[in-house]
Amino acid sequence: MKMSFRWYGDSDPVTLDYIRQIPGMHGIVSAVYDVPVGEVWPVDKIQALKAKIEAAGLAFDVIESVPVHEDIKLGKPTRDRLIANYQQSIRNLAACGLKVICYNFMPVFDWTRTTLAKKLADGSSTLAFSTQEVEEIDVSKGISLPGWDASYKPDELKALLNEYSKIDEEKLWSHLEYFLKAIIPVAEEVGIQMAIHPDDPPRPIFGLPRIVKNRDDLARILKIVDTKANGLTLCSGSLGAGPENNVEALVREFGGMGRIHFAHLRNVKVSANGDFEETAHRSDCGSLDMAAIIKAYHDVGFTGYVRPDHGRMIWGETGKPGYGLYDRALGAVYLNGLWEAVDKFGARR
Ligand code: DNO
Repeated sequence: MKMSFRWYGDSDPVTLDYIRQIPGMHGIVSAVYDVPVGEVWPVDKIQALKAKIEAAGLAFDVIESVPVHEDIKLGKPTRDRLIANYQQSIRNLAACGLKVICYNFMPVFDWTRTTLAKKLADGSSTLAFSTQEVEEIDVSKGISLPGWDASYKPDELKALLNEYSKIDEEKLWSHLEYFLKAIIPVAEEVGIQMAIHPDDPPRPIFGLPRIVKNRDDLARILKIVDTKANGLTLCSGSLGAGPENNVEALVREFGGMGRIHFAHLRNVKVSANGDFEETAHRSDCGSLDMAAIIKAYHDVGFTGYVRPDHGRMIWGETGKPGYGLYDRALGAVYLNGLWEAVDKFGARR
C-alpha cells in the first residue's frame, strides 16, 4: 500500500513541503488543471508538474482525474475527437512515467453534498448530504448546491440536463462501453492502469442516471474490457454511503482480482434515510470498520495507491472543504498504523 495525498497545485494552501512532513507519505495525487476538459494534456505541462513534485521529495504516479467530457457521456457525434484526445492524454501521461489514472463517469455532477461545513459536536466541521434537501430542489429553477462544478451558467446547465433527459441507464452504459473499448487498449499498450471512481453518493440524483453505484455495477464495468488496465478507484466513503454496499467485501472481491488500482479511504456516518456525513477516519467515528477494510486490502496482497480521502476542518484551519491538511494527515497516519499492525501481527484468519 503506497500512501499518497491529493494536491491541487500551486494555488493549494497545503504545500508540498507540509505534505512531505507527514510520516509514511509516498507521493502526490494531482492533475493538470489548466487544460480545458476534452483537450489533450501536453507533455510539457505534465513534466513541469512532475518535476515540482519530485523536487519536493515525493513521487508522482497517480492522476486524479482526467475528466471525461459530457459529450462522451452523452454519446454525441463529437465524442470520437474527444476520445482520440483522451487516448493521447493517456499516452502523454505514460510517457512521463505516470502509472494510474482516476476518472469518473458521473453525468454533470461529480460528488454532491448539501453542506460543506456541518458543525460536529467536537467543534470541527464536515461535508454532509441530506436526502430531503436534495429532493426538495426544483431542478427546473436551477440548482445551487455546494460541491460540484459551479462553472456552468444556469442556461447551460438547463440545456445539459435537458440532453440527459433522453439518456437512461442502459444508454449511459452503452456510452461507457464505447469509451472503455476505445481507451483501455491504449492504456494497456502504454502500461497505464485506468481506475474508475464510483458515483458519490451512489444513487441517481436530480433524475440523472448513475451507473457506478454498487457491486454489480463494478463487476459489469470490469467485464466490458476484461483486462487489468480496466480497474477501479475503490472509494470507501462513496460506496459506503450506499447501505447495500459492504466495502470490505468489495475489497476482497475486486482487490482479489487485482483490479483495484487506487483506494480512497475515508469513513462516513450513514443514516437509515440515506443522509450521511463525513467523519474522522477512525472506525469508531463512523459507520465503516476501517480496520476490517485495511485488513481486507492486506489479505488480498494490495500493492496499489491509497489516499486519505476527505478530512474535516479542524484546529481552525480554513481552505478547500474536505481538503485541509490536518485531518487528512491524521487519517494518513492512522491508516498507515492500521496497515503496520496488520502487517506485523494480523495473519490471515
Ligand atoms: C472528491 C473526489 C472526486 C473524484 C472524482 C474522480 O473529493 O473523490 O471528485 O476526484 O470523482 O474522477
